[in-house]
Amino acid sequence: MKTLLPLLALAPAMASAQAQKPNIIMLVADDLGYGDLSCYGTQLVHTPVTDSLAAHGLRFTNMHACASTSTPSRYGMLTGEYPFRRSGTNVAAGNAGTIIRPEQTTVADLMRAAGYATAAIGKWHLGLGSETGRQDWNDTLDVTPRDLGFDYHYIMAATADRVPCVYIEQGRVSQHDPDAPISVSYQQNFEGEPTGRDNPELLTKLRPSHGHDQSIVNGISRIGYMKGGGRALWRDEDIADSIVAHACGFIERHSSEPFFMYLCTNDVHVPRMPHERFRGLSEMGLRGEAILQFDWTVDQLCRTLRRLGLDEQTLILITSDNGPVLDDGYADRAEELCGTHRPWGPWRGAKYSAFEGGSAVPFIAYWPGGIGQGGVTDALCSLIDVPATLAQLVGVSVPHGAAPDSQQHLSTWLGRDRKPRPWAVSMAANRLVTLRTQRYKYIAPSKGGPMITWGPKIETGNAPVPQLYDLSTDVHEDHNVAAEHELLTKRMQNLLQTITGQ
Ligand code: NG6
Ligand code: CA
Repeated sequence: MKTLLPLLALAPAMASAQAQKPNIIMLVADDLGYGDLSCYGTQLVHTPVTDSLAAHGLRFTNMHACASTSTPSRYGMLTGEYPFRRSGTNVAAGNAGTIIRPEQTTVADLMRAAGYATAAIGKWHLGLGSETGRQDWNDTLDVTPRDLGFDYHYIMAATADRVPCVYIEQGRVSQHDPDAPISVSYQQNFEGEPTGRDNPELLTKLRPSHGHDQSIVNGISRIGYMKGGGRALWRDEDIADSIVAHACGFIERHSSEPFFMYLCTNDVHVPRMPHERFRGLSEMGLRGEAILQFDWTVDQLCRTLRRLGLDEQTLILITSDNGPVLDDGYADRAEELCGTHRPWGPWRGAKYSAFEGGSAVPFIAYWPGGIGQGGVTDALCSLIDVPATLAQLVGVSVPHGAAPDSQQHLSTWLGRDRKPRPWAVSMAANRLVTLRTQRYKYIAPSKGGPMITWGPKIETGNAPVPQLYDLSTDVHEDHNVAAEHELLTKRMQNLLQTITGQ
């Protein structure tokens, strides 16, 4: 049974909070790097709408995702429990069973307890149904975001590069086509179905650079095998439009009550195939155009809020699930067209890495009614604090034992002070856990080579010796000072062991 939120705990803060309770939109981009927005300094791609929210809100220069890949990052952000505490939190297949258990308290449960209407829209990637590989995609799924506190969902099961390539709305495949029943397997192909490996002539839109050579949908081969789908199959070019339409629809339906929307774009994850209207608009090709499409998404939301008179009373948080990557498995020329643009900003490493580029993410908080304008904060922050901080904002207490790693840092998140989190931990793709303080970064000794092995040209951050970096003088983690600071290294090692319990 789900922990019942003690109703009495809601009462005291209620009267005052009610008047100023903002709507909350948590907009989470996919693989958008710290350096990918023009408000974070790049001149090579322009994101004017997102920039204007930063200019009228608060921009964070030291926010950390819980992990450098999607599933564990999102797990931490929604549950307030570090992903390394649970097995099964690695990058999930499209037919993974639910990873967050219904009895866990999520940020959506907390918002619902505060009287908010709640929604999850867009990329999900946290599993569906009670058992991996046993979902009947032609029927109602037995465990969905509805069991995790979300009243409404319109989601992609995993990522755009993983089957099934359909949306799930309220537990069922949206626009399900009874003439094309859906089967999904991550083990074997279905007889007679083409794959990217065997039928490259059918790859009319993108070819894989590594992996991604199984079922073909919309002229693009994917990870995993699927059959059927018919009219329910998505067209990649329309994914942003579909997500925006459903997000704006949800806002309209709930414009007269407080709402919480966990809104996850597919941009800028692979396969990058933005709508035709963005083509040719960026010198960086498809990856640049996907960033422009992300900014368009922000624009559509803002316009809808303004039209409904909700702008003042809506808190918009914009962030990303993990660091950026160029070639992540499709020959979309991201690497060669990148030029001098640095998607990871000043940091070392990128998606998958234990270096800062894996987990340092953009974060913008915009709320005309509650945040002063134009601030920048370098306070160390972590997305693990989403549940506790938003609970504090809406005036509910987190039940005992729920969101165990989440701390509330509301005053920092609203720019009322610059108090940093005492430390932040993140998990790299190989489950290596790292520890940051405002000034230092500690990476425990680890086995494994210095580079990712399967395709992307990214440093893992692995080393056989302890690593300590002084970010105050060495943002790029170039100089390992562990030998010079033995005591501090030991202290950080002990703290990390205490946090992880290992
Ligand atoms: C990797 C995929 C990559 C991406 C990633 C998950 C291959 C070769 N690479 O395994 O393309 O899908 O998983 O990305 O399959 S994430 O942002 O959702 O974590
Ligand atoms: Ca991601």
